[in-house]
Amino acid sequence: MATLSGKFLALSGGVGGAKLVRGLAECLPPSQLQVVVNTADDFDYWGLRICPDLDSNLYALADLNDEQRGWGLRDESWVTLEAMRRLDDGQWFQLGDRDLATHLYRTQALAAGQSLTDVTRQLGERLGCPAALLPMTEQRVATRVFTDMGELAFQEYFVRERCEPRVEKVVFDGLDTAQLNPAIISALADPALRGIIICPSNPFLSVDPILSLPGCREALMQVNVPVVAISPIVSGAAVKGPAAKMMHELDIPRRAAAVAEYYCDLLDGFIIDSADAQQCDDIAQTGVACRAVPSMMTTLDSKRRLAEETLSLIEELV
Ligand code: FO1
Repeated sequence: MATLSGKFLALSGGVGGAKLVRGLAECLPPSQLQVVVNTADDFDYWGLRICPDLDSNLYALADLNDEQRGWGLRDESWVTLEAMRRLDDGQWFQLGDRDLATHLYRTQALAAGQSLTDVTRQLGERLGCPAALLPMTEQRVATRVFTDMGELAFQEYFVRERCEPRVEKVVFDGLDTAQLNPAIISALADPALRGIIICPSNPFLSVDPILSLPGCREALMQVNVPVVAISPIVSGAAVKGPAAKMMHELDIPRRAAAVAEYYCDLLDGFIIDSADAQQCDDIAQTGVACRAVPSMMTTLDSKRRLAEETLSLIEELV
């Protein structure tokens, strides 16, 4: 792919988003890629601040992630978890020994008064992350999922209950008073910005918290660069996670085109999988340029190729 000029800002959740972000980092030098990451999944466990989506992006970019499990570090050991289970067998969230170092470092630095943005930058420098990761906000936001089992904190729904309860509503506590990370406002105001990418993350759980931050949607709409999203739905199913199940529960049709419609006020371009190519006409009718390409990111090569398609659609739309 020809060398691209300008900077790109990606909006990402956890595992699915991190795969595309890894592909983007293969195509762009570190100075040209910044990633806004959802922090509404963050919570405290064992007294430590856990930021799952920041860490999924950090580990994927640093090539330290476990592809099979989808989250956490490769070559992980679980001695501490086993010892904790001997003390209390109610452990439902798995923290690996090496992963624990990240949470310890972050928790200590936050307690010492550092910002999450600074701590994330330090972790990125230490672990060899080839792009800037920007937490969506410095304030704490907590996803609460209202289900047929009652109200659940996000990780209770996602990990402890394995996304099985039927979702009725999702609420982001703290969002109204949270502020968009000033580093994101600067990135959006940068004249070198060339495109914005909404990664194939869960629209309701991962992208919504970012877009719903006060002023975020408006700021994205005001910037005069193409906004391109990639569908997390392929052939009516989510590549990973509960997105398709939630669409069904929230009465949204389980198709890629429904995701385009969900983001429509923001989008200039939308990428869907080749398997859904017949939906391109529907999407194009809403004024959004649609491209159908192989979008399954199972290898580094496929991540790079999807990133190249995304960047080339942006180039076309500039
Ligand atoms: N996901 C699981 O399904 N089970 C776990 O025990 C688990 C532990 C975990 C620890 C650290 C971390 O950074 C992520 C972890 N995840 C785990 C993934 C995480 O819950 C989700 O992928 C995200 O919150 C959704 O984006």
